[in-house]
Amino acid sequence: MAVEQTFAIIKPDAVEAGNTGNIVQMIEDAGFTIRALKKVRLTEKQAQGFYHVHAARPFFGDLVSFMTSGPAVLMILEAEGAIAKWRDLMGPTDATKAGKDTVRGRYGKNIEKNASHGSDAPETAAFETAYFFNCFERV
Ligand code: 3AN
Repeated sequence: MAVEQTFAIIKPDAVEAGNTGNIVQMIEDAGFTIRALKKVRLTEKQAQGFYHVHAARPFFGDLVSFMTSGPAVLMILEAEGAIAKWRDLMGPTDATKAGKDTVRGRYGKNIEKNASHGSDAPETAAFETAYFFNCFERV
């Protein structure tokens, strides 16, 4: 399997609850290398641009409000098959359906406050990593 990079967010609910360290530990225990990491509070424009594919969805306004409600932690994760591997570790979008060994199962609450984000394909991983990190921020 090829080594790839994916984009990850520890969302404002999990940061606010003090679970940043726990989630970073799960990521490292799973064998990912963290190639970039920063804590930011997204602006409305940044969140709208990041989620532009969801602009027509009924939950878009709530999603942008939630993602700008407090600081989030942004990361680039690297591993063999990193995109699928991180989505497996996160669990399903709806945290109420996520297993207890997943990030969303442990630290998410529902479909919106689900603790984490991960790219869903190589094209989105390329867009999302470049959206938030320039080449000098990657190691
Ligand atoms: P994922 O992040 O698991 O790829 P997407 O891409 O379907 O899920 O949705 C993007 C984000 O929008 C999710 N992380 C979730 O927080 C939010 N979302 C998705 N569906 C809903 C919904 N029905 N109601 C509220 N928020 C939603």
